Amino acid sequence: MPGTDIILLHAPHVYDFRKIPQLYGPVSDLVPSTPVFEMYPVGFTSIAEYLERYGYRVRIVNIAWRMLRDARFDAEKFIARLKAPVFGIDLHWMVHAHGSIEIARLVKKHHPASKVIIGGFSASRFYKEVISYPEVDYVMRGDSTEEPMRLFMDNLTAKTFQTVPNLAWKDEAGAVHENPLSYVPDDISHVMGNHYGFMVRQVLRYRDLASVVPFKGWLKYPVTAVFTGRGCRRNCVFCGGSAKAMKTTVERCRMVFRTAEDIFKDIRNISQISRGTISILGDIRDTGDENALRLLQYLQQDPINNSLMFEIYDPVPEKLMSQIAQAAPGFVINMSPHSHDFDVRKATGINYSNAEMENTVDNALKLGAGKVELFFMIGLPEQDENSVMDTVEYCRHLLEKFNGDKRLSLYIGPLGPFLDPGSEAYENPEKHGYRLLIDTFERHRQALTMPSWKHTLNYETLWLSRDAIMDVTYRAISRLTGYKADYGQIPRQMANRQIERIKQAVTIERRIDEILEQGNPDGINSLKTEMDAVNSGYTVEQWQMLGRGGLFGLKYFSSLWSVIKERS
Ligand code: B12
Ligand code: SF4
Repeated sequence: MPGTDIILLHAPHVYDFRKIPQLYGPVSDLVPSTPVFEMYPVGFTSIAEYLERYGYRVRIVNIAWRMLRDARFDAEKFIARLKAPVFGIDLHWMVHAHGSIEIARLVKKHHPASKVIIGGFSASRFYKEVISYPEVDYVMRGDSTEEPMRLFMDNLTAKTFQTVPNLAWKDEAGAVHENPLSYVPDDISHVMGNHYGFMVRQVLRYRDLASVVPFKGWLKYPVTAVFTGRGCRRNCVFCGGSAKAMKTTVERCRMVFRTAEDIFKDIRNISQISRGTISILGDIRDTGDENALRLLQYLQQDPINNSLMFEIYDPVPEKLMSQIAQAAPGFVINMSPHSHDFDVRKATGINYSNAEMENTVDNALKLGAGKVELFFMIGLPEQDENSVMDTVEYCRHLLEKFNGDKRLSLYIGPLGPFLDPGSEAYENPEKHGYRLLIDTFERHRQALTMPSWKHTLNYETLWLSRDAIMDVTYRAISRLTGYKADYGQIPRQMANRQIERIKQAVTIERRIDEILEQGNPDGINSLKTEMDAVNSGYTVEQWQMLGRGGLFGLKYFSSLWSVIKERS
């Protein structure tokens, strides 16, 4: 088999998380990943598929997932056995600040002649610091790096990098050069050809399904994502992907959207290999009303079996909701009001009222939605402890109003562990009532190895100290869990287990503080077994988010397997 030209590696949040004693907390409760953040960026597949179109052989290896699924998996030995002239590592999410650099270190240790290139939003925001690590040779900036990566690969042998846009690079003498971030395309029709077909080829070529699994639970609940554009029109103050943040981090001044035809083609391609839910990332209305309606028409004319998840950033009028319902029976709606309190919501950058939101929920449920998910957050501007607990009471009101409808899933979790670098609140903290506790990239790296998520938080607000964020988060999740059981949404036993686990977490948090106050950080090791027990519990949020997945998983597995057999 010809050699691999580039291997894309995804690191766990901390290397080696299996050895470091840490109480993870609910930092990943609102996403499908575990607190190890094992999900790799969708961009990995679009880079890989694009490079393969130009004749390069690319392999994706999810080191984080492999470490998570098998306690005996030796990541260092595995990396030592890989062979490629260049290794790409994502540093997209800041939560990988530790793991990504440590994985780069292992690559350099075992493959000193190979090159390491790092990319993603966090790498773009902190590129000057990231390139200064001896184990990093190049940093690729930008939110659309498929074409720059092709140019990088084309120039790798000759090392003529001067013309590769967005690249920060070290020459043979170790001097750093910064090419301008000039590639920010207004047209992205060249990407996402058939990256799902590429994933099937990966499994076949390397006989290795484990390395491409995106997150724990995916084989049971194989949700896949289709994106509608790059950038965002909105400006939620805490978000590193907002319009303002995209300008700061990746110099994107205008959003770029995909056509209904391209989005639909992606959905069709996925439906041929997967029966799992397809998540349409970004509000389809942002791509233009006419484009959104065209997409719905395609779906109605040529229906697919998968359930479709629509992210909506604003309330949806009844007419549009019924068009969604006709186009995608059993559709899922995902909405993030952040808080029930209009003043808090407004301070984060969102303007709709609870009445408008409830109307949207009502219409979606009446029109046959398979699920409606609402996400609330802790750590927002103007939000104090009472406001957080009032949000939980508001959730109870919703459960009452909708008779505990099991299709309505309500979530609350902390903004954490980091306030997104590049976000308005991170770049101008005082203006929005935030206090940054950690500034440099290296300090974020170190914070990730702290014994509890409370100590990792990189901010506090005028209304909530770091201790208060932790305290009210545990209280809010406990109370909401109880309400979910009261309204019959989840089994009582499951709720009790979660509430008990939170009590244990609070006890451990206190002991961590005592040990640290005594100036005896080594004492933290004695808590590892208890921490691991609390960390490993299955949460109500995962159950609600990924639940009912078993059936999807079986179907998916058989369909993926038949595709693989057919093509091998
Ligand atoms: C969709 C999305 C998700 C999806 C994940 C989809 C996925 N697997 O990529 C979900 C909902 C699961 C998610 C989770 C999280 N997310 Co998110 N997410 C987004 C969102 C809305 C869109 C991203 C997207 O679709 N991009 C399009 C795809 C095709 O491109 P891409 O993956 O970004 O890759 C391109 C470039 O970034 C770059 N690139 C990326 N990696 C690499 C690696 C190399 C080597 C190179 C060369 C280039 C490169 O090139 C790629 C191709 O052009 C953005 C906000 C936004 N407006 O962009 C936030 C965003 C990226 N997420 C963010 C955060 C904080 C998170 C979480 C940490 C939240 C949490 N605490 O749980 C988790 C992390 C999950 C994990 N890793 O396990 C922040 C990141 C800020 C930061 N600097 O850390 C953002 C900016 C905003 C936000 N708050 O939501 N997220
Ligand atoms: S949180 Fe707000 S700014 Fe960020 S991607 Fe979502 S809608 Fe856009």
